[in-house]
Amino acid sequence: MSGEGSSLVNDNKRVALITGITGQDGSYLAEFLIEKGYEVHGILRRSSSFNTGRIQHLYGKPACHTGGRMHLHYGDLTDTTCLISIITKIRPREIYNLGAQSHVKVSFELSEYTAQVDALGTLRLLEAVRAAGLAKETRIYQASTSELYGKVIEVPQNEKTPFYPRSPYACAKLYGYWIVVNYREAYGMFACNGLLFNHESPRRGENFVTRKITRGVAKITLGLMEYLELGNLDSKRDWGHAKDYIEAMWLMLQQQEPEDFVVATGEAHSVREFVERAFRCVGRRVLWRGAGDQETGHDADTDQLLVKINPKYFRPTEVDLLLGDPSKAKEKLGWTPKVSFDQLVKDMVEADLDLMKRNPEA
Ligand code: NDP
Ligand code: GDR
Repeated sequence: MSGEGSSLVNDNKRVALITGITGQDGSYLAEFLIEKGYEVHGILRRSSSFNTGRIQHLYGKPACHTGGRMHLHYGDLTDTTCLISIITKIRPREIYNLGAQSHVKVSFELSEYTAQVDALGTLRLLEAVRAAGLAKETRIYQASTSELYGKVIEVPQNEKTPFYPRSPYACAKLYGYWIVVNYREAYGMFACNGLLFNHESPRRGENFVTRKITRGVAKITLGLMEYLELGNLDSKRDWGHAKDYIEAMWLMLQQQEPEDFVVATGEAHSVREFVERAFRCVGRRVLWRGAGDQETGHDADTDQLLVKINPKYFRPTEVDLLLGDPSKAKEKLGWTPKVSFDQLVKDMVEADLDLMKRNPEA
């Protein structure tokens, strides 16, 4: 934690504040900004167990932490007072609002909390910037999402595609999107929405489908698990690599004018395809049998059961197809994704094989 007495106010320095620094994107962004010479501040939720695993290598590095390039502050997007006090104290030049209850399926069970954090949390942050007198100085990135498109109206989806959210998560993020647009127009704030499509990595949370699959493939390969249980295999997502996407966040805040951008690869694959590719990385081919709840996936050579459907993973309302058109980001930000779908799956499977070999309990 940063010392109470230390003066962190420095208008000439590149100071950034990240909410959600302990998450997948926050950890990559912290690395990226430290590398660029920023002083990085992160908001850390109080938790009964350690939640700093993804940033431990930065936090534990004297050059980054003690040397003054990374500071963690206890806080929460549900607590207005702490947001005002942190922002007033550090006067960040850039804020990246990545903190969220980010799981779509969980949002059906935690709908009110999801709205508190993902919708009102965004409002609290914007108001905290105003309260600190920084409305005209601080640039804000809002982690908006392709989930806003929800029910398919148009493919591929771009910045002008109408929204049709299909979960409490997406409804909360829809509020976040519009309050950012409103504060930009009402108070002239430099605030941008990044409409990011799904992005993954070896640091992806374990209950998102890609990581669940790659962990499962690693465990099955090492004899630590019998088979994988999944929900809907037919939904399609535009999956990119998180490392590529955090660069787009930063680029948005370096523009002359604040604008909203779609960030995507322009390629969609089904969950079924992701499963097949992941097993192919360990030399196995999946054959599907049956249909609906009864569908199963088997090893084409040994007939071993590899995948079973469990309806508990179905969502009350599903998003069938997300496919982004990143033309605007390409043209105005000069951004293009570098990691292909195949490479992404391979990196994730290899990382999980490594992890499970070192720690079978992981
Ligand atoms: P993660 O779930 O990995 O990380 C979420 C972060 O938010 C964690 O640091 C978490 O802290 C923090 N957080 C949760 N609740 C609160 C709270 N009440 N107050 C403060 N912080 C909180 O998400 P990702 O890194 O994958 O995503 C980052 C952001 O981008 C999220 O807002 C997500 O909704 C959005 N997004 C993600 C996409 C993706 O494909 N990854 C695509 C589009 C948008 P803790 O570690 O303590 O749980
Ligand atoms: P998503 O990601 O809902 O797109 O939200 P997730 O990986 O959870 O689901 C993708 C698709 O896979 C299907 N699916 C399963 N999903 C999970 N989690 N577990 C399963 O067992 C399973 N089986 C099938 C889902 O039904 C869905 O269709 C992510 C999050 O990062 C959001 O925060 C972000 O806004 C969006 O991506 C863009």
